[in-house]
Amino acid sequence: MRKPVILITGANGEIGHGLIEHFGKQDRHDIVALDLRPVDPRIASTNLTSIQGDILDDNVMQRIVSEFEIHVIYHLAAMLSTRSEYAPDIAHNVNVNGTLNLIKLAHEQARWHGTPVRFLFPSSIAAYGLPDLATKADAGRVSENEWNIPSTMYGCNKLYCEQLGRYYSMHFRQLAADRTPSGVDFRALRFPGLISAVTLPAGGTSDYASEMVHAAAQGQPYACFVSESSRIPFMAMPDAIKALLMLAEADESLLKQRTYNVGSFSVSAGEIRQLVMRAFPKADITFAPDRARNAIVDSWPADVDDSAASRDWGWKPDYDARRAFEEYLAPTIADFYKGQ
Ligand code: AKB
Repeated sequence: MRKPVILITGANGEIGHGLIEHFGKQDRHDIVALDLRPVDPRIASTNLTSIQGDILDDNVMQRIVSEFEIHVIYHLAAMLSTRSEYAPDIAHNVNVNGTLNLIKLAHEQARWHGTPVRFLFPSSIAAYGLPDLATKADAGRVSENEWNIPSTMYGCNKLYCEQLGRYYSMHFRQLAADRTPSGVDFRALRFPGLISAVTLPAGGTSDYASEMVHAAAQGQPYACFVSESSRIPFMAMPDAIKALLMLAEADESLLKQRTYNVGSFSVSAGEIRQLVMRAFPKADITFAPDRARNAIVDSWPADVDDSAASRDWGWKPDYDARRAFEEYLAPTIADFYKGQ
């Protein structure tokens, strides 16, 4: 008999780290954690099986299918927006073909054990594209079906994978005489920029918020690569984990859509600096905008309308900007670097 498990890809990433830590403390589910690198020993637990491998490697996929009975997938593995611009072909392969591999695995698993597989997919505000700052200011809090014209390979990848997941969940084999549901219960969240106290992001364009607070906590100077006025929505990592778990546990009958915005607080880079300076008064933070990266951030919305998530499955963030910095980031990051 294969062991029933939850599969988490991208286990060593920012979201993966927080999600595995949650399941390790809860100890109610057996977890298979897949990543290109070994899972951080800080979050290893007795209910965790760590597999080092590539989501593009069929042999890895077949080994997982042979050993485990998968009922929920958190597919977190991705190449983020800045890194994807330097290697768009690789980004498409990882972000799209990798995701399709996992959706097909979910379909195969559902056929094996006869129950739907819940597939949680972290999309992004990168799926939006505002043409200029005046339009961005006028658009304000955008809803899911507005401005879906991304300007990055990563944003295109995320938007397409949302549609792939919705197809498998709602239209799979629609012309077949013996049409049966795919068994893939796809659910996507469009995350804002995420800030974690215990991991540093790599390759994202919203990374300046995390980089700024981590540099301050280490007493290192930081030159922010966007301008003081650059504004997008952000979220503390505990709220991102909360949103994923809430959507995963929501009854499918409540879901009126397959992709949801989730928001928390909208801040400019200058406001982030002020929040960081309150926690680390000696921080040396300057602004040295990178024109191209700043243009990507400027194309993302100033904020998102997450009323659909609130309406359908009761979403509500725990952290606003003040709480995120004063009660989560500052104390947790200070302890994190004391232990280094
Ligand atoms: C990135 O910056 O690429 C990500 C995102 C906003 O999805 N953090």
